Amino acid sequence: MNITTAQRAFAAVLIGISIMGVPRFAFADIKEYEFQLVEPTVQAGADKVVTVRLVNKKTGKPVPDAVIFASRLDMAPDGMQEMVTKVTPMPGTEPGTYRFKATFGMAGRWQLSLGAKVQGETGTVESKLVVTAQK
Ligand SMILES: [Cu+2]
Repeated sequence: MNITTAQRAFAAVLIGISIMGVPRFAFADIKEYEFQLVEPTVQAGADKVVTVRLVNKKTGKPVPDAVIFASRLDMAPDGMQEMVTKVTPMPGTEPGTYRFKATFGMAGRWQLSLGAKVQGETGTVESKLVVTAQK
């Protein structure tokens, strides 16, 4: 092996290390997080509470202290996207759960649109969950 070949081999090893090293040092993927409904149904009527859990799918653990925003609740799943109801955030009862108060003026399927910023992660968790309001 002459010097040029040795240098080339060494350079190749360095490149290999840097490529392989990238995923190890990168942030966890924001797609590893998801919202889950704690209860899939709610009673139709005024001031009902919907509870969602934000979880890390890899660890299965709830994710506390996320900043939740851009929530919208409408009846798009039943073809009534114009039927929108106000969503009021409420304090969670346990870490990693997030609660919202809303008036479900009609029985049927309601779509809750959520966004979240997770501490230490870039990007946004976005999710649409379907809650069924029952009479
Ligand atoms: Cu409706």
